[in-house]
Amino acid sequence: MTVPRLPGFATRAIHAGHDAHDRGRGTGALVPPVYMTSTFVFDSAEQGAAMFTGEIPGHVYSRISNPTLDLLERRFAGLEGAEAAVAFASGMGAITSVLWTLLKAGDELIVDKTLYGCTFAFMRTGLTKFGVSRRHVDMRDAENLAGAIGPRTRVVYFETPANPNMRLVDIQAVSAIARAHGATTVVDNTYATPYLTRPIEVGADIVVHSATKYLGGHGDLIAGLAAGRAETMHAVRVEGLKDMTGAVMAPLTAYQVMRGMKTLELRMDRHCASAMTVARALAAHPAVAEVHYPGLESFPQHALARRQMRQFGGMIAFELKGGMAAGVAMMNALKLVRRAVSLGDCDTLIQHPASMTHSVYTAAERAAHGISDGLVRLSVGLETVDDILDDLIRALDRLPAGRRRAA
Ligand code: 4LM
Repeated sequence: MTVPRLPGFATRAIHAGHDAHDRGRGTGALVPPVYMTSTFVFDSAEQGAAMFTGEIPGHVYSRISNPTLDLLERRFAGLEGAEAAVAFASGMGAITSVLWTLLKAGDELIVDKTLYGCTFAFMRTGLTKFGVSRRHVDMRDAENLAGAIGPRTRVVYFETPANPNMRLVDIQAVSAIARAHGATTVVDNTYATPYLTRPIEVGADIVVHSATKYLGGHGDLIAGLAAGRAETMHAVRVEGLKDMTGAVMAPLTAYQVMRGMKTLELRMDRHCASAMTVARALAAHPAVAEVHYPGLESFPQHALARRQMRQFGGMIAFELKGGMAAGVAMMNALKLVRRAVSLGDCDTLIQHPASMTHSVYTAAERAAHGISDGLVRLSVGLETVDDILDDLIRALDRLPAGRRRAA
C-alpha cells in the first residue's frame, strides 16, 4: 500500500484551507473574498447567546475572529506544523498577547541575550512593571539554560537567528530542557520563516512572527502571527488578544499576508541565494572586519545552522574595520540599497542597530548582549544580485580600509 504524499510547502502556502473554506459556498472564486465586517448577524437572540458561550461555533465580532483571518490562521498553522494559529495587528501584538496570556506576577521569564529592541524593551520595562521577573541567558549554549532554569520559570523565549547579530539557538536542545522543567518554549521565527525552520516540529511550544517581514514580504503592511497547540492558542485569542491587547489584524491585511505567503518559498530561495553571494563578497573585502552569516563556514555555529535550517536566510550582519564611523560613511554612500529599518522585503535594506532598531538598549546593555556599536545589518532583497553587489562594493571601496582594493 502506498502512503499518499502530503502536498509540499509551496502548494500548501497557495491552497491550504480554501476548498473547504469558500469554494464550498458556491461562488467558485479562485481568490477568497475579504470579509470587511466588524460584526456578524445572529439568526435569533438564542443563537447569539449560544455563540457567546461557545455552544454553537461561529463568528460574533472581528476582534475575536473573522473568516478571512481564519483562513490565514489555518493556512499559517499548517506551514508551521502547529495545531492552530492566531493573527495580530503586528509582531509586537503577537509577542505581547502571547506573553500576557502565559505569564502572571511572580513568574520568571528566561530569555536569550539578543532580542529585537522592542521585544527587549517590553520584557525589561513592560513585563517587569507587572511583577514578572526576567533573566537573560546566553542560549548559544543550551547548558546555560539548564543552570538557570528554576521552579518559577514559566516561559523560555528566544529568536533564532537573533536580531541583529545572527546568533543561533539549538531549538531542540533548549526546548527539551524547558519541557523537563514544565516551562513553555516560545520562539520568534521571524528571521527563518517556516520555510527554513519549523521550531514546533523539533519541540518548541509556540512560534511568534512579525509577519511584516518575510511572510508579507513586500514592505507594505504591519502584521503578526502566533502558532501552537489549539488549547493554548484559544487562550491567547480570548485573553491576550480579545481582552488585553486588542491587537487585532484587519481583514485586508490578512488578505495581503496570504498573497505574500503564496510566494514565500520562491522569495526565500532567492533571498538565501543572494545573501550567500553577498556574504562571501563582504567577507572578502579589505574594509570588512567580520561577517555574521550562518551560511559561511567561518560562522561559529555553522554546523548548527546546517542541522537546523533548510538554507541560511536573507539577513547578514557585519562589522567594518573603521567601526561605527565607517558604517555611517558606507551607508550614506549607497544608491540602490535603502537606508531603512525592517527586513524581509523585496527591496534591500540597511540599518545601524545600535542607533536604530536596538537603540532602546542602553550602551551597557548592548555591550553585555553582543550588539556592538559598529554592527551594520543588511536585509538582502530580491533585486538582481550583481546590482546589490555593485552598490555595496562601491561604497566599501571608498572607505579608508577599502581603498587598497579600489587602487
Ligand atoms: C526591525 N523588527 O528589526 P512588528 N520580532 C522580530 C523583529 O525583527 C520585529 C518584531 C518582532 C524590526 C522592525 C523595525 C524578530 C521587528 C516586531 O514590527 O511589530 O511587526 O514586529 O527592523
